[in-house]
Amino acid sequence: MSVASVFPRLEGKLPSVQKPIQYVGGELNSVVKDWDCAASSETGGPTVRWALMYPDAYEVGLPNQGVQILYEVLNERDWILAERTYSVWPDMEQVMRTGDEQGPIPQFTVDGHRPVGAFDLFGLSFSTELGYTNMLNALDLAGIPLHAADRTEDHPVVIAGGHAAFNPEPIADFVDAAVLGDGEEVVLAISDVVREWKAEDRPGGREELLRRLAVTGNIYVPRFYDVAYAADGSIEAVVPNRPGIPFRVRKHTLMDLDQWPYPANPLVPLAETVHERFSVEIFRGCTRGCRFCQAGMITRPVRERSIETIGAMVENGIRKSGFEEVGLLSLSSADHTEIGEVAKGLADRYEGTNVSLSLPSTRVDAFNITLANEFSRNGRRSGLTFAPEGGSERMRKVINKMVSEEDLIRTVAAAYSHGWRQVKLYFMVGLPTETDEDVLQVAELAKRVIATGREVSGRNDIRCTVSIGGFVPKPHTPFQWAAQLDHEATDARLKKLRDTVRDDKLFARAIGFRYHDGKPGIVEGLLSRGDRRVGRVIEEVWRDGGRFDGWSEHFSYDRWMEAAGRGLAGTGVDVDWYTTRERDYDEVLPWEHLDSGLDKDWLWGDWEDALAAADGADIEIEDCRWTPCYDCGVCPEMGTEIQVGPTGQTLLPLSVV
Ligand code: B12
Ligand code: SF4
Repeated sequence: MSVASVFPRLEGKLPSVQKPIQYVGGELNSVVKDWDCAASSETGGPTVRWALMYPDAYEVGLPNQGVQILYEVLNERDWILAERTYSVWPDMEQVMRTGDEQGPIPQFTVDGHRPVGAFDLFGLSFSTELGYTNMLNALDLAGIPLHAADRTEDHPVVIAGGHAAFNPEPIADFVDAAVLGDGEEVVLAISDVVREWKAEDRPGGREELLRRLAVTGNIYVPRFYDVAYAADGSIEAVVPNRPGIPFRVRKHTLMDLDQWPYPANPLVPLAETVHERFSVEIFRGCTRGCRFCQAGMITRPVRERSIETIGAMVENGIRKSGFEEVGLLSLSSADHTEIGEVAKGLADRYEGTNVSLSLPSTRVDAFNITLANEFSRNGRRSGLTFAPEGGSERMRKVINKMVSEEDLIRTVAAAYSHGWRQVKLYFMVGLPTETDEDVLQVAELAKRVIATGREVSGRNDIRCTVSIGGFVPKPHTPFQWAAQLDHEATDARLKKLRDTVRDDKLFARAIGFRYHDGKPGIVEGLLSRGDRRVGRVIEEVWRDGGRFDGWSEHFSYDRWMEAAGRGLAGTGVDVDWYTTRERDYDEVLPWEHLDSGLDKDWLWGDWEDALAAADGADIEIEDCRWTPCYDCGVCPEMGTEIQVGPTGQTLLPLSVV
């Protein structure tokens, strides 16, 4: 059997759409296999086919590491075929819906231009909840029923992964399954289950396949769980509705990153993308314990890649892709135990070549000038970015981001005196217990940064950009119980801060101010902590034309609020109930049956510590990499452990570069 490429139908229409190159495929290191690749393989048996999607435009989706890794891991098996698809722009959507004499042109993969609906599995990667409407659009374009309940054996199994999948309840009606955590091993395990089921001639149909996936304990199949609501609108219980289905679904953790050095064949984009560099994840997880940070909480424990593997991945990636920039990726890259050796080793190795290095995600307290010098040896001294997140010392204690003002000033003084001219500072507004005064401290901090820079460098062209975003409470964090600040109050605080900066003639021109208004944060809040009832809102928004909600030019707050009015009618709950309401300990949270390993009592205790810190208590949770375990629950629950160096290895120069 084969499936026809839609490219011949598409080709003549490409000149009429924006950036047609994004739909063409054929990137360096991309793969197109035979539709029946297993038939000609050593393994034989049925072929298992995955369509992988990053539900955003090609320019954002192509560089996504998660999709690139899974694409490669899957395609390494000779009996699996994996292709990629991205969200099409509205002009292309129009062209596809209008179609030709054969009818509409379906959502297609960019590799083989095969219809997504023909694959066995449709895996979507959600790093943000704002991609949900794009998923619905892709399903609809693909001809796959929006609701999982309406799908038959002829439709792919729709699976969500990525960080937002840690609370997939708002999309529970639309996905067949969700995977929490690292995907490398799970996608192979899923493929095994599908292969066996196909080899047995699909016994029990779709339902049986989903059951086989669900009983593994690592794959969440929402239809096998019933949600009961109490009279006040809260959740009473979430329970499995058939035998053998686990009460809780566990996240998956990949141990030994050195065994999984992907991407090994990085995709080189054809069109301009948000990142054009080769990124190597130098470690996964973060145990710093910032209370707002979902990524840090759900990816525990820390697992480092060894300096040797990092060196080999960088060398291989550059050779295979031709990229000239290498990013060392993680949630807090300067925290790698051997970052100094990594930086020096790479800087020595690539000295005099056109390869430059970058270190995103640096903490103020982990930064040092030697490191920064190594990273800028081959490149420009672009700006340095730090994220104190809270403007006042009090707020930083509440969020457990223990960076003192003195730390920050010392760090920027070192940077400005060594030739840097630009520093970017990230903050959040709307954190629990925050007042106007806390936010106005951001202005004071920025002014001190500029004054220090002028003093140590003796120059006047010092700049500092303050970037400030609204805080959104996230599941599986100590702030999952917190009330979100409403958008009016968020905007009022931001305005006060902006006016304070602008009114100071001595500093106004040296401080750049970037912020987003509070409205998108409320929608993100609704989707982040929503339950199954929110699914109707997402569907209403999509039906009303909502797409690309992560893009300010496409996002419409009014559309979301009107849809919420319709979608939540009769439920007794509304947008405020999901966002600006504080929860208490006894409330069953929509994601409580999804196990990230974090112990509920530990999270609650940490939330209470945050509130005590707001009142002046001196409580600091230190990093368990360097202090004894403080029992967050993850390691014993998941059977994992912290894996950090030092390995004592060094990165020797390569003989041939
Ligand atoms: C690079 C990056 C970006 C880049 C590139 C994005 C891209 N195209 O990949 C840019 C700058 C564009 C970006 C933008 C944004 N980002 Co960003 N980004 C990152 C960063 C630093 C690395 C992501 C990464 O590559 N991780 C490594 C890969 C391998 O992990 P992964 O994608 O999670 O994939 C693994 C698993 O999740 C799983 N998996 C993933 N997909 C699937 C699918 C299936 C089917 C299965 C089974 C498994 C599976 O398997 C993978 C391998 O184990 C992370 C921080 C971090 N270190 O994680 C933040 C991060 C992901 N970003 C974040 C945010 C908030 C954003 C923005 C919304 C910011 C904004 N306000 O605009 C936008 C959203 C853009 C968009 N529309 O998607 C947050 C996510 C918050 C959350 N949900 O908790 C993070 C965690 C940063 C943070 N600490 O807050 N980002
Ligand atoms: S269980 Fe202990 S060692 Fe493991 S991440 Fe939690 S605090 Fe750290």
